[in-house]
Amino acid sequence: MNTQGKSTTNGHNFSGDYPNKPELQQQDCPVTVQVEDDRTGMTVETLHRAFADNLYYIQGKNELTATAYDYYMALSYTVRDRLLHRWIASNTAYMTQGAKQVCYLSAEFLLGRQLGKNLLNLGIYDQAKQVVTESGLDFDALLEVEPEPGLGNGGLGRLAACFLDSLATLEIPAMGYGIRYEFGIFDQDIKDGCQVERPDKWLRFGNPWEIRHPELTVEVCYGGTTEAYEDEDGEYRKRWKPSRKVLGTPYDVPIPGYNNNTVSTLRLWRASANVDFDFQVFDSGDYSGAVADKISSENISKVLYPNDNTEQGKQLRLEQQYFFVSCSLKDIIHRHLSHRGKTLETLVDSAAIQLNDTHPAIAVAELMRLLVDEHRLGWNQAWRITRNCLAYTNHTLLMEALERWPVPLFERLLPRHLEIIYEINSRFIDEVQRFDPEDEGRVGRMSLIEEGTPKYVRMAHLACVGCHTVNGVAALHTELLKSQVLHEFNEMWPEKFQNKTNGITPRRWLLLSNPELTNLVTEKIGDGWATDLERMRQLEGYVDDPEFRSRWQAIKDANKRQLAERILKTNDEDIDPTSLYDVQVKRIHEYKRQLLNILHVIGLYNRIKANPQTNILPRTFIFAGKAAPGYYMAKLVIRLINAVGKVVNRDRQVAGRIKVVFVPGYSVSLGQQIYPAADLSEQISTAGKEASGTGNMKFALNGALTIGTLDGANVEIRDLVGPENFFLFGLTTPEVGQLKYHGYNSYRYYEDNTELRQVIDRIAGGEFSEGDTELFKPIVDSLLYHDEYMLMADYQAYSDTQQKVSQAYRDRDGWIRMAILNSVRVGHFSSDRTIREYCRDIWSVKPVPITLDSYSPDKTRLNAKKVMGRS
Ligand code: 26W
Repeated sequence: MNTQGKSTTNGHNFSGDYPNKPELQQQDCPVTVQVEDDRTGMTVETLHRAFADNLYYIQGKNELTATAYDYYMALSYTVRDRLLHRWIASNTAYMTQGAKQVCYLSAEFLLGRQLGKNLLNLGIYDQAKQVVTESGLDFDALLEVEPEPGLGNGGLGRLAACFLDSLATLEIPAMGYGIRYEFGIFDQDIKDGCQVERPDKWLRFGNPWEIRHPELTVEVCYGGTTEAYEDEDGEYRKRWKPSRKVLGTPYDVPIPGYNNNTVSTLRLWRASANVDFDFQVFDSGDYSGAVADKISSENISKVLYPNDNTEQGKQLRLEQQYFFVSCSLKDIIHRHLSHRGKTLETLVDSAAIQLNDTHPAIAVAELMRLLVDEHRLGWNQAWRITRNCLAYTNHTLLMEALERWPVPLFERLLPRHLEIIYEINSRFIDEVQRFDPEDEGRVGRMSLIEEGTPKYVRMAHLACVGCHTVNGVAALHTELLKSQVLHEFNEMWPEKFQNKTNGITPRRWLLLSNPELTNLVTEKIGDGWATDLERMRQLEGYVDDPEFRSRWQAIKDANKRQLAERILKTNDEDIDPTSLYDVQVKRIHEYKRQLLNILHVIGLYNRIKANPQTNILPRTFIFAGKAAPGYYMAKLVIRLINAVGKVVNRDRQVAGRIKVVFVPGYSVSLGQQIYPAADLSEQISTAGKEASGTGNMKFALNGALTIGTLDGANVEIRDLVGPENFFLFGLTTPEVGQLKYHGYNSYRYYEDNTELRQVIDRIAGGEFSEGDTELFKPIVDSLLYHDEYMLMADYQAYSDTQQKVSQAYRDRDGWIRMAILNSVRVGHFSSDRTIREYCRDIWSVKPVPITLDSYSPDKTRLNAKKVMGRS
């Protein structure tokens, strides 16, 4: 899969065994022996040597003793060496040039497996495959040995990973900052139709993709009190006397760009106990107290919170947020000041700090504290620096997902930050009053503190006030932010608000996951499109070419067969690869309306039961996704899906026309197998609830058609692929608002709609619960008497539109035509485009290309005196 059209050495001249070794001249020597460095060479021959060498000297194994895991490690170290070479060159260039860097602060990075992606980006995927195959091993099986680093919940974490890939590919100096969770998102099993969570021990066998840097360890404080004092210059200052200190040690993960020499860094912090600090407790004789402190310190980076779009307000979560923010800001300041002559006044020339949702919003207060308390800057100067450096991305419109922390908790954990937030607030409130002296309620609504018992700190307001820009993640989402959730901030600072529609990296979501389609595209339009995805439009001319269409179809069919094999293994269910694959994969949440999907399945089932001869298009309904462990309704929906599957799949009358499978353990890797095999993409959230969605883009790029509402990025996808190639249904955002406003009565739909009534009656009657009428009662009641997300109002439109889908699918040529147009018209949703917009409109950063020739380390002898531009 060499789509790069470049020499496999990535442009580097490896004619000698070391880059700087004097080359033998042809005339000096009758035979030129060209041997590549085993650690940097990119040819098949060298990779063979390195693979064998690493197996022997790192894993301590040979072919007789090696396990699949050993081979995975040996290949990973082979790749890592090649990354290190470029990584060091990148870091050296950024340091010597003092380049401005993007610092992407995110509590989650959902990277997916690293080995395949790193091979692809280095341009040695095919070579490595050849090496592994010639060694008598199964390459795909080897890639699957890697445990997935599941350091995120869903969309927001995966977006951060796509952004890192695009930043490196665009040669933008960048650093991701996050937490090295020891346990990522839980593994999901399905037992008796229920979700069962298992801890994700992803680090159990070690991780070849990280380098620990103990020398960069920083200290993070919690608790205690503050006191006022007068400094040497007679200035009144505040001092924080913390009660607890924790250490943060960075683990750096290399992030290579595609087809270039850039390798940027994802810096993940791990918490550990501060031994010196704990010794004081030892001395005072409290042994078990000291041990308890050690354990509680280590807990900070122990586990990812599995909630998605719901607030929980747990102390440990705030500790985590402050932990990685404090570590990261100290690191950013340290790197800035290590340049000769640089002062904090010019911090913005070194760092554009992006806050991925409010999870790192404490950065506003922490940066102020570092500048004012620790570096002794004046408040106004510190405030200017803080605002110039920080920017905030909002990812949710759900009120329950807007983070708020109880003031008493805040005061206990971060007393100095609370004081700083009060100070920011008091100045902000003055500004609000000056802006709008008439409206007395305005201050209370905009304040950083929500009144009540207890009071709360509103993190979204803190981020709005402390950042120079606020952006939404799709056009509709940004409009709703400006007109609803944050409308009063938009009135005050309209210039702050921007839209940056999300994107996905085509490297993982097409080249890696759908190699056959990738080859077809390259065959027709040549190389280079993977970094210029809009060029896929050049394929539009082929939609009427029967040969092209049949090859497209053949690729989709092969992908569908592969998924069928996987589902046979995981679900022990035989699915028909010629049926329409109707897929909904994403977190399970009421607003995403997996329930609406399964209601439609039951509707079809009813039709078959009422008339067994009915002509129904064969369909396989594929679901996957995790529910937050404490989210009762989401887990009940999983149960219902599995229960319906059990009944429908076994019913002889259905005769294989419809099947329902819930694939356990949804993850990035599973997504990579599912998107390329999908025919229909379910994007059916209640209008106005899904900020963007990114799965919708992955499906479309891989040639699935969408059935969807006018929500999130669906709106823009439909505009680009053309309304005639998109199955639209449902209430619009204003209609949802209208209906709510006039008193929504979901029971009316039950009374008026026979099809819908029969669906609900079947659930209520215990048909899917072996006669138990209690099990799914909460779902039935929610639909009939509350229906927050208006499934009842949208049911008929959804069902009718699904009929249109079936009709369209029967026309195979017409369907493929639409599928191709979807795929080739969504180039706009490459995360490269998104990142270019952030660079231009928010970060003001420019590419810094990395060349390997200007960087030639002497690996035969070190000379540490030759240090570069550092104080
Ligand atoms: C407070 C707990 C919590 C945890 C996670 C609140 C909110 C979140 C995330 C913001 C949830 C999330 O992943 N949001 C998704 O972000 C994607 C990337 O922008 C969007 O495409 C999705 O629409 C949005 O739901």
